[in-house]
Amino acid sequence: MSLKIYLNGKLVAREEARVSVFDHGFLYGDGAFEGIRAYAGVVFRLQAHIDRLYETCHTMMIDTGLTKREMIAAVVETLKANGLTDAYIRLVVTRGDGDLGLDPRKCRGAANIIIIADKITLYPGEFYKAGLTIVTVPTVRNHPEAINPQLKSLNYLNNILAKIEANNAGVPEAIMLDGSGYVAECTGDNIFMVKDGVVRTPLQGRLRGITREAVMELAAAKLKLDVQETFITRHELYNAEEVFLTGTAAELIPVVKIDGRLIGTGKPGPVTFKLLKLFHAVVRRDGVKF
Ligand code: PXG
Repeated sequence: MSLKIYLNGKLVAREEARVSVFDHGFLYGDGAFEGIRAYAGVVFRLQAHIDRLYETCHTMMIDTGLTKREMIAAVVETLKANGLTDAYIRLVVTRGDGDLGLDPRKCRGAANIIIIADKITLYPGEFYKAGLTIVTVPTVRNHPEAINPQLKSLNYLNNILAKIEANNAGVPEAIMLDGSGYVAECTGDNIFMVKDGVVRTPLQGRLRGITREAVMELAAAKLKLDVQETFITRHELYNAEEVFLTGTAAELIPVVKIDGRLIGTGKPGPVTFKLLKLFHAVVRRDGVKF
């Protein structure tokens, strides 16, 4: 059965799910998106994803035309129409159809809203058992006063350039630094380090990831660890006991080598595994049930 895609209030067959070549998301990356995940009939922290989407749209001055409640209902409707209980959901809002010219006032109609729900492709199991080898790449993360990394906009070129550098280096992810040389995040994941019972993650220059927030809460509440948002240097990462990445697709994934330096023992650490276990327990409870 062909996937049913939500397109501007209607569920249409995948082959019919088309937008205009004048769509501003297509022409300029002028739009916003979310990557969301459903586990066993629960959309993990859907409200937080919708809040983040609406914050991006507010800054970009895009009117979705839907209330948050209607947007949540549209996500659930798409999952139900496809009979999916475990899924990856891509929610895209663009400024809509304009004509040639970047002035957003050219987009006189409504925003285009697209929701795609499909089976999730998981990372290979070895990544979790053996841990990742990653590198720092030359492309720096967008300056907050250029395109703020808090915006989950359709303009992902900064991250894609960094991903190309990771591919060229033969590694699955890349660390991006901010304009001052501090660690920001990876191309599609946040980063954490653990040392001396303290869990640290970058304070600035990164997306406020929803997995990141959940992991910070679990580390503090369940493992009683000190959790800090701080500036982090590469030197500090190299000398951490454990490093791991977080994201909707990856969940928590250990990192064992960075720029040729072994992290801790060179094997995934106990805090990472404990947090991953706690995270797996929480995803089926914490969200919108359908
Ligand atoms: N940083 C960036 C730049 C991201 O894009 C995260 C951190 C993690 O945030 P969440 O909220 O997911 O914990 C993301 C999200 C992909 C893909 O195709 C990656 C993301 C989203 C959608 C697709 O690799 N990463």
